[in-house]
Amino acid sequence: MTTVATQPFSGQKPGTSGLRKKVTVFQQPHYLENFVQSIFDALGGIAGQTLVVGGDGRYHNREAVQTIIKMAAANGAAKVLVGAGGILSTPAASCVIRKYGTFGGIVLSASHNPGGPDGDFGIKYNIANGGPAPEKITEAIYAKSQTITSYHIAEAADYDIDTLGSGEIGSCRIEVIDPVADYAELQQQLFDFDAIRAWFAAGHTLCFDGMHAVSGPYAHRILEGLLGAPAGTVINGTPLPDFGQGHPDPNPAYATELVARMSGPDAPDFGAASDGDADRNMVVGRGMAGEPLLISPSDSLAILAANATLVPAYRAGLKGVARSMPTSTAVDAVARALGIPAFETPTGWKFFGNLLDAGMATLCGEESYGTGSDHVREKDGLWAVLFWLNLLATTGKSVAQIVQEHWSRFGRHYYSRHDFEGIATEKADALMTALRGKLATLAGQGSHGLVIAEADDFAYTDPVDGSVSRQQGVRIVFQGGSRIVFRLSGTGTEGATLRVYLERFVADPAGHGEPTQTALAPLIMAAHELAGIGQHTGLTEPTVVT
Ligand code: G16
Repeated sequence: MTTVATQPFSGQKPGTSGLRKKVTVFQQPHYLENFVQSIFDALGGIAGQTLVVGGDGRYHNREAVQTIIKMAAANGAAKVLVGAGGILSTPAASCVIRKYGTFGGIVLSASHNPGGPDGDFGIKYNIANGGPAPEKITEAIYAKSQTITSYHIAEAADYDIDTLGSGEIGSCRIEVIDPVADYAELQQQLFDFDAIRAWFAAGHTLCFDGMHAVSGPYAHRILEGLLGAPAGTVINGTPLPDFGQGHPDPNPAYATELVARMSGPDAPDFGAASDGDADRNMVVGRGMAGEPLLISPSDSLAILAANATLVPAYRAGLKGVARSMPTSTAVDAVARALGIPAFETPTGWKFFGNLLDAGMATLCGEESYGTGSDHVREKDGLWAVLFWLNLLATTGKSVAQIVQEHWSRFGRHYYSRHDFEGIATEKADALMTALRGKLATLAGQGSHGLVIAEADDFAYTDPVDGSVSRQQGVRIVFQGGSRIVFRLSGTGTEGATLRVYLERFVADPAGHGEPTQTALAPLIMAAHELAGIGQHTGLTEPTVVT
């Protein structure tokens, strides 16, 4: 065990979900070590504790796992549970932390960001409830990283993380665990696997795109193994360090192979994709005239909430639902009908943790292709796919029928997010400052046939611990309920990304058939005008539309 002198790196500030930087930044000597020691120090030390370690398998994952287990040993941890091969999907890490009651865990992932030597890497700490550390802990980690002078590490050979079983580094026990087993067992407790098995046996079909990321081994074992889906149901199911040079973000812009397979007359009944660390999901049905039916994440959350009692785990009903502020209000309409509370939180899964722990919410979701429940404390991609499969199997309906019936009952919330990426940080900040500066004067103003009812900068007071988070996004609400939300992404690694979230509610089923971007056209024009996107950024069109 040795102590190494070091100096702080500026900028080790966790964003929306942990510290995300270029691989080359993490490869600098002491960079990862400083951050890991800062985690341990912010927690008051880890002597005698058990930690979970694993990641999404991206480039630099294996090296980082070795560093962390040697540092855990040198910091006096009693035990480290590490996923074989250094692999643990984000929801599986949450599951393992909860199941074995560990002190917490370190999850290595930059989620949906591209990987490889020139790609991104990331690290975050999850607390004993299995969820991402709340802001008070991430701020303490950052503070420690800015004053750090040394770290502790074992001078040991690399540990064999590919063989299941246990051994030691010094007096620290290292246990290499099957990364899929605990997670698969939990899913079997939640869903009606017999009904889903019968659905596949009857010839129904699914295409699950693992995007060469970490969901592959989980999807192969659960869908093709336990549920009997035919081999080939899972595509791109082998995790690769650079995700096959793809962008492992399950949305229509990047999951192009899935969208192509879901087009045309021979499309499978159901399609889904998951991201780098398997916590996100995109779900797709077979649409009309060969067009895939892309289900917006906000709609998916609302549909799961409305039908939750068809799933064994939620048969007794939901305690409440929660969504991030920019997520559409479709789930709020369901909550009203069910007579349960709907919570609106800032962007970031960490904000759902207290609500789930307190039993105030059962289902949570975000527009950024994330859905989950109180079974773990992370969003869970494969869980959402199994939930949909359970609904398809139990109702005997098609995806399109379920979606149409939902809209007929609750109305349709047209929704889209326009991203403007790669903006110089000072230009993006100037845009947001200017927008914030005029919020007080906006009510009553008209724009492209819409009249502004209210405008504010979202602030959130956590109903459980009273902590306050300010400046969480500018919202402009129009008469009739349409909304535009503006905020800057907290997960990028290059410049700034402006996210513009657009929502329009149409109650009458006669108006449910428009293409989304057409239905939102007046809001899109209003967004450009109100924020001066072109003047501030030079961009007249978004770089990504989801
Ligand atoms: C993370 C967070 C999500 C958030 C998403 C996008 O997801 O956990 O809560 O919605 O980032 O955040 P932003 O808009 O700030 O880029 P993931 O899947 O990247 O871990």
